Amino acid sequence: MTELLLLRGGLSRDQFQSWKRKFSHDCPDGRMNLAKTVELFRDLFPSSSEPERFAELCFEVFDRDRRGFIDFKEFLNAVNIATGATLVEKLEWAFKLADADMDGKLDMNEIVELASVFFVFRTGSSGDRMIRFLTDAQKAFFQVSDHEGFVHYQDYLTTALTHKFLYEIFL
Ligand SMILES: [Ca+2]
Repeated sequence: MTELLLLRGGLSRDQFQSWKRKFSHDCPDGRMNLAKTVELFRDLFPSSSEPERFAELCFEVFDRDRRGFIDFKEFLNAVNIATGATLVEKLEWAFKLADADMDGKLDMNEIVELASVFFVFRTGSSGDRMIRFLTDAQKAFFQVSDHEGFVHYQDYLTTALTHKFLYEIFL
């Protein structure tokens, strides 16, 4: 039950059931590959200019163990981050997702990967604007990194919430 609650995250029971049905229907073998992820994101974000690119970037982030497919738990992480409730909740999810080696802190590579996924999702662009955004994001997080270059959750949260250009990406 605890695991179920964790898996549900910000979703209501009905939303959870409906995602579970959709996942089982689209992926009867319990595996969602990249092509299916792209299809799903096209449905979810019809107005986004580049749902394919976002789906690809998400797939890399959500396929945590690099097996080449997303299982239902990883899939729910993706749904939560895309449709989740409050900004702080989204930032918390994002922190966990960004923490690729799961050591409870973020290095600059993890921050850049996360920020680029969200930037493309929000703006649909990935050119010079994204490079400028990533440079600014790195500068902001560098200021709160510890002497080994790691950013801890509280400092990450404070930084994301106090820099308008950062949290607008997550809204
Ligand atoms: Ca980490």
